[in-house]
Amino acid sequence: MKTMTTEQIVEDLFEAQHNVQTLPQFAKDIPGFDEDKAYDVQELLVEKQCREERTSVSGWKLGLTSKAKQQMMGVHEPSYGVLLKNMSLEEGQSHSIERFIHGKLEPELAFVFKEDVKGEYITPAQIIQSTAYVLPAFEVIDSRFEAFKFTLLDAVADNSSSCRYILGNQLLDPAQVDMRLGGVVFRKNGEVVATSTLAAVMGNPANAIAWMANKLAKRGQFIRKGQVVLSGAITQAVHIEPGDHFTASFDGFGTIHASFKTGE
Ligand code: OOG
Ligand code: MG
Repeated sequence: MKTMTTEQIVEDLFEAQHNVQTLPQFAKDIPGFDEDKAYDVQELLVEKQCREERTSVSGWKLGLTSKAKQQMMGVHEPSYGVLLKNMSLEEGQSHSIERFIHGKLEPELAFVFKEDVKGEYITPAQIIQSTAYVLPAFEVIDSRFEAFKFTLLDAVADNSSSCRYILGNQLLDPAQVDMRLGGVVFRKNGEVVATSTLAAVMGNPANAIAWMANKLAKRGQFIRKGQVVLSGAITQAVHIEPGDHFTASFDGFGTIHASFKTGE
């Protein structure tokens, strides 16, 4: 059994990220480390990143929202994390992988909010009503844990593997999108690596965001006007290698692109 303070865990995760190095997972070894403590670590880690990297919060992300990913990780609940302004990358550009430990890419539907969403009984319908527009996105996830292996609590502490996000530029009113049947085709270097529909995200991505809004309320937090929320991976995540070119085509939106390279 280990005795690690919250501050030490925050420091270790921050250093791992900055030195592009992995850590062993820790949650199982710390007696009494529970969900609240894991979100405490996440909150302090995000505050430290904002301070030291001179950035600020741009929104939120859902993790582990699909049954396939929950089964893969042996968990029954999603998680959430915080997005920062300096995690945002331009769509259609070639991005360096130098700062990623073992980055993976996943297609997601992003929501941008036109009003605050605050309260403990938020419904998916309220999420849709409060959304200015939805748009296709890619998330680069990167775990600070060895071999991308962790428990739900480790991942929560590690800001739900947040790393980068790329927003597309095709915006739609959420009422124009079939949140269950909208199809997605994910390609790597021209080959289809996964196909799915938006229903993979808890039946409807708005369900995932409603779950998060209610969870945030318990910690005195809420989704703010203007924030972006990534609703969770629609397919499995695919490992990124230099030279890779990815596309994701979303029913009714068109296709988003991202390429990756070595160097800066
Ligand atoms: C946790 C975060 C997963 C998603 O969309 O499911 C995630 C993980 O590393 O699996 O961002
Ligand atoms: Mg994700």
